[in-house]
Amino acid sequence: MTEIKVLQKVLASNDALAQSHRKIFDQNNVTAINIMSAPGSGKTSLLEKTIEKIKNNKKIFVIEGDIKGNLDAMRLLKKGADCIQINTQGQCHLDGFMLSQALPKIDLSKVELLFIENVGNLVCPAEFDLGTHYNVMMLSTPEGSDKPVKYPLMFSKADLLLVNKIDLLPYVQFDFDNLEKSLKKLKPKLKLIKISCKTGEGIEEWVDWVLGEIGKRRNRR
Ligand SMILES: Nc1nc2c(ncn2[C@@H]2O[C@H](COP(=O)(O)OP(=O)(O)OP(=O)(O)O)[C@@H](O)[C@H]2O)c(=O)[nH]1
Ligand SMILES: [Mg+2]
Repeated sequence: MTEIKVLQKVLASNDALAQSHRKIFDQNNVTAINIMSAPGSGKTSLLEKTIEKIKNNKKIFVIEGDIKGNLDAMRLLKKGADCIQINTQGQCHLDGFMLSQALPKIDLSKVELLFIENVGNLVCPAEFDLGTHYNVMMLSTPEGSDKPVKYPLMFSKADLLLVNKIDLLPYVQFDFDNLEKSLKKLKPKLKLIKISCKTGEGIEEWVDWVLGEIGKRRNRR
């Protein structure tokens, strides 16, 4: 069917751009992390906390993806991060073409750690490789623990799963056993960190993971 061929072509050209972006990141010794989740899970809150913790040790840059507006970019600029906002003008995900317009505006030789906050959506962002070294997926407790069964692609593409808003556990129904059972079927080795961007619980472990992965990549070069 024609529609399927079109989608295949779009994804193939996106993959080619992703490869070339990965090369650019590698040439500049940049570790790039794509953060994906449903709207409102806490991606920007996580970046605010992360910037607070490591902006004095690591040169961080953030690409913010939103359908419209620059609210998230403004929040991160306030925290002292270098940041640019991509507006997708209705598209529910970032893609390689959008990144190819943003990357020339960044002096990557001055960046060690590039975070990309994808558009809040549990479906399409997982289909479009951005050439990042890691995909970090965030699930927040009010969303429920059944999401890996319902949105498997996003979870299967993740290198790390952050379960955010654990401060809300007394008030929402979230079953960690159920989550772990479905992850075992889908991606048994997926690392999971429980965090709260409100209380700060688990943020240290997340930051250690980020710094650890930067170290591993440096040692491989
Ligand atoms: N209770 C609680 N609230 C949180 C936590 N993390 C974030 N929030 C709140 O959740 C709401 C959404 O947080 P954001 O960081 O804007 O979420 P986001 O994923 O960046 O949202 P989009 O960019 O719109 O997809 C805000 O009101 C935050 O204050 C948390 O750990 N606990
Ligand atoms: Mg956000």
